[in-house]
Amino acid sequence: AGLTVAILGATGAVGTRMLAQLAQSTIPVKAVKLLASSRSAGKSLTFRGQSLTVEATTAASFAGVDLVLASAGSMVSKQFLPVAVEQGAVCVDNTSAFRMVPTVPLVVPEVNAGALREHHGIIANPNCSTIQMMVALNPIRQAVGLKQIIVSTYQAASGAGQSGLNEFYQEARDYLNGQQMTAKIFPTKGDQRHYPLAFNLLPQIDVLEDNLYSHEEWKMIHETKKIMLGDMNANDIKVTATCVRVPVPFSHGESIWIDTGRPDATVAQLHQALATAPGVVLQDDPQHQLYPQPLNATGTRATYVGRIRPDLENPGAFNLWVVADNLLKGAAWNAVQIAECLVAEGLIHAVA
Ligand code: A2P
Ligand code: 11C
Repeated sequence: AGLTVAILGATGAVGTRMLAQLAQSTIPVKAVKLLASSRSAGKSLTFRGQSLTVEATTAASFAGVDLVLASAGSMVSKQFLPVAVEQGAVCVDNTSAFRMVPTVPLVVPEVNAGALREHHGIIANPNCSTIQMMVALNPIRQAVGLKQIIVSTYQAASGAGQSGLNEFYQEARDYLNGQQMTAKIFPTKGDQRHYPLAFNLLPQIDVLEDNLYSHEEWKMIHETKKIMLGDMNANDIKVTATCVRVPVPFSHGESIWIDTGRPDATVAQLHQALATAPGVVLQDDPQHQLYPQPLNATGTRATYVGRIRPDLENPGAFNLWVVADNLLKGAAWNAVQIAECLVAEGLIHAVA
């Protein structure tokens, strides 16, 4: 017994971590297939001490596969996931390809695992910066309420994948060696101009749209509404976002202002809600200078919350600081956690 699991994009920044998270998960695994582009065919990666060979992805790759964990880009997901579903697989997709399809659940298990029951073969993993914000704010929403969110992000280089991370490290080396920095990826591959990230801040993640927001900012707004309210355009919670790429390799930070809508709400209530919340580690002790930091979050599955303080001018409003590993809770772990939920709920079965 057990599932045959394919990792689509197995050689990438997220894919390699999906493999590691799968190895540590409760999912009964019978076999693992590692899929990537033809460039990586023949490379080997290790799963539970066993060496596995990477294959080039074709439609035939999905025969006999029960579960697909995908993180090879939207185009690749659009091309192959419907084929995998047709052959009986359930797919957890880390790309933005299907997130806004109304019949596709967009899931952060701590918040809306119930949406998995409605799946039709594809489940979308939200954007990394959305996921950690949902883990931190949902307990507050449940305990006190949530009317409005204003978020500014401090996003790590690895959000742009392995090639983005490599470019950032090379720029840092060049800068410290007194050489010219070369930028080909940041702020985003899909735009015309490129700027160095090292020793810099870039207030653009993904493309800038006609409405003046970046696509990353758009995702944070509409994914939040779909996850918390079930509808990407609902307006029971107002959301606005500014997304900034910072010269940090791993783990996104977020400065979040919220209005709970409850003028009598207290920091103690927020602490109480977060102290027992699933997936949250409360790191909030100003006397001992304890607060979340990317270096400490990296390599862990948790979402860290601290610097919780009341907005002194607006009763019921608060500021907080949230950090999580963008490649783990923001991507690989959330995807594997969704798969664990599917298994636990009997929502996925072996094809053969
Ligand atoms: P490859 O390493 O062969 O290029 P990252 O997010 O770190 O950039 O990784 C992207 C992942 O998606 C890599 O595993 C990459 O494989 C994979 N990938 C890119 N293009 C394709 C494709 N056309 N088909 C399958 N996998 C792809
Ligand atoms: C970044 N958040 O940091 C992006 C990466 O929609 O899954 C993830 C993009 C996505 O660049």
